Amino acid sequence: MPESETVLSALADGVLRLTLNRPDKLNAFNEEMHLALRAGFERAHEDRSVRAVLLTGAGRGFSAGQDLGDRDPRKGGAAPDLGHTIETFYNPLVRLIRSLEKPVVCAVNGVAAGAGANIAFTCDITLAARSARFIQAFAKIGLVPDSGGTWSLPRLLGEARAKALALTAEPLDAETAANWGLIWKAVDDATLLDEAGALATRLAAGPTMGLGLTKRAIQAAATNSLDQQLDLERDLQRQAGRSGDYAEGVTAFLEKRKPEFKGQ
Ligand code: LHQ
Repeated sequence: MPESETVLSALADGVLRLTLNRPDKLNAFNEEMHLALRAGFERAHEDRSVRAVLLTGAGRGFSAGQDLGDRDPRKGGAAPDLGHTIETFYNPLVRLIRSLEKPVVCAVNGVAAGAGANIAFTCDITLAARSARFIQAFAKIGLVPDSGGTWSLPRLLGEARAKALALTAEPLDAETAANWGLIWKAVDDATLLDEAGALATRLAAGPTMGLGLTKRAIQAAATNSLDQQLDLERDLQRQAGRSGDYAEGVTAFLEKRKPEFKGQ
């Protein structure tokens, strides 16, 4: 991973903790932070000792999305190609998170705006501090929700709420986001990191292959018919049934003890 202070990276108990770290800019994404975060998720893909990821932000914000200072229109010149930024940075990040067959927990410690919000919704289990707000800030600057927002918002919320959030850019508080099914839950600010950390640690000690295949199956349901999904479940169950963790899980149950999953 390239050395960068813009994303802090720490591995403990099978959990790779990635902390967005540009607190003065509410962890807005510049190129360096993009590359560092991508490197973190690439490591999560490759490193077998990583069995879960915890994504959070340093300071009072989770992420304010793209760093708007990077392309100051007052400097003149040709209009920037934002599609290139999306293609180069945001889309690969969303694909890396979705295709990682390990749980990704997100702890939204404060405001999540623009791409920052939609990256949080891309993660598998998202918790937020009660004081956190989610803002589809794109509408305020003439842009379109990205980082999968136009895909995840209507799926998670339905069109009415998705459109209202995206067209008005009104902030959504964490409690409402949880009640609407946009995130897993809102927790007290003081306990957010402890709760998210404990959850990630528990998942990291779980049957990693089975959890990864479960993630794959649930994501596939968005585009599969019931018949396709039933076939997929059969195939994935066949694969899970051959894992060491399945044998350990059943053995531990029969022996009335806690399983010791190895992630294989
Ligand atoms: C920031 C930012 C920021 C730089 C706060 N950039 N400095 C993809 C492709 C390519 C291009 C475009 O975009 C995208 C995807 C996107 O993400 S578009 C959406 C970009 N994000 C936004 O429009 C959100 C902009 N930020 C805000 O609206 C506010 O900062 C929020 C509502 C997030 C927080 O408000 P406050 O709590 O009042 O904090 P603040 O505004 O005072 O910000 C604190 C500092 O962070 C401040 O710097 P300063 O030096 O004055 O203390 C801000 O300038 C800086 N900051 N967001 N995106």
